[in-house]
Parts: sequence; structure tokens; C-alpha cells
Amino acid sequence: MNLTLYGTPTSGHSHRVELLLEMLELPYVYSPAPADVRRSDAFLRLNPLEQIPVLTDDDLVLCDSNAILLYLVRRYAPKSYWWPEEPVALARAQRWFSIAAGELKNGPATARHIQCSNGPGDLAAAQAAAHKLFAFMNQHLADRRFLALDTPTLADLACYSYTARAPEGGVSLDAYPNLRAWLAEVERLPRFKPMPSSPKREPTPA
Ligand SMILES: N[C@@H](CCC(=O)N[C@@H](CS)C(=O)NCC(=O)O)C(=O)O
Repeated sequence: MNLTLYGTPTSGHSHRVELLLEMLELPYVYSPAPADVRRSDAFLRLNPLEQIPVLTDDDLVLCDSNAILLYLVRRYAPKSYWWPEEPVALARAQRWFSIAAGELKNGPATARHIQCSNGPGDLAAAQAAAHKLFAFMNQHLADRRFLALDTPTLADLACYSYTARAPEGGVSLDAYPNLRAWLAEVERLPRFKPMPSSPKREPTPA
């Protein structure tokens, strides 16, 4: 094992991988990869899409946060509860991976990127998409502690970071008590590591 994570401290995609590395107590080197590094030839050889996170493990190069989560669990914690085998449980967990890459990215993560980093897109539309998602998650979590199963799964890690930091995109979590209770459940998991706040700009409330 010789793990290096390329990321940035305020990327939720990177943070979900950091969370798992910490929770599995896997030793790793953290290599900062802000935009200028991502455009370098060395980085483009790792990921031609210019995206973080990238994980290397000796000669192995893996891109995409959710793919990396799956690799780490199957490779280093195959008997753990983090990713189910049973077909229905697997489908329920995968659904939240899809939501993390779809609605969560397009709603709260995009609003935060616009608000904090002058990223492209329509802030009001992203904020509205975030509220639609969070209303659904809040209802889904009314009688559940975790998103997919009774125990934590990678689905919870994949969805945590951008949900927790949604207020930085001007998306308040005040109306979603079950969602906030779930965030607190994730934060109580052993060896949880918070994501630093994004510096800058007053949020524009939706
Ligand atoms: N599907 C990818 C998305 C990763 C992603 O969007 N990363 C952002 C930072 S949070 C990035 O590197 N953006 C730079 C770019 O797309 O050029 C994953 O899950 O890892």
C-alpha cells in the first residue's frame, strides 16, 4: 500500500475520500492540486479530465471520488459494512451514489461553487435544485438514521460534504431537521474529519 490523494481542502469530492481514508485508518500522503496543478502535464497524465480527486496506490491511478471509495473498501476493508453485497441493499446504496453525482453536484455543490469560487452557472437555479433535493432527503430521513441502510454506508460519505457545506452556497438547512440530524450522525462516526469552510463572499439566500 502506498496511497497518495490529490485534492484540495474545500473540494467535497476530495473530502469524501479523505473521510474514508481517515475512518479506515489508512496511511496516505495528501498532495494539494489546485487549478494550476490540475492543468500541469504531470497531473493531466493522471486525469485528462483535470479533476480531483485522484488516488494513486503504487502504480495504480484511480479517478472519480465514488470509484475511489469503492476501491478502498473492496481492497482494504472487504468485510466492512461500508458497501453491501445483497442486491436490494446494493441498489439502495448505489442510488445515493447517483444522487451524489447528479442532484447533489448540480444543486448544492454548484451553488457553493458559484458563490464561493465565482464558478459558472445560474445561482438561483442551483439553489432551487438544492432545496428540492434537501426537501426529499429530509422526508426520506424521517424514520432513518442513514441514507441507504440501518448502518452507515459509502452513500452517507458521498452525500455528506456538499450537504454540510450547502449554507456556503446560500442554501440554508434550517428547514430540514432530519437532514441536520443525519449530518450529526455522520459527524459522530469514529475518526470523522470536518471539511474546512470555504473562504469568502456573503451568501445570497435562496
Ligand atoms: N465525478 C468526479 C467529479 C469531480 C469534480 O467535479 N471535481 C472538481 C473539484 S470539486 C474539479 O476537479 N473540477 C475541475 C474541473 O472540472 O476542471 C468525481 O466524483 O470525482
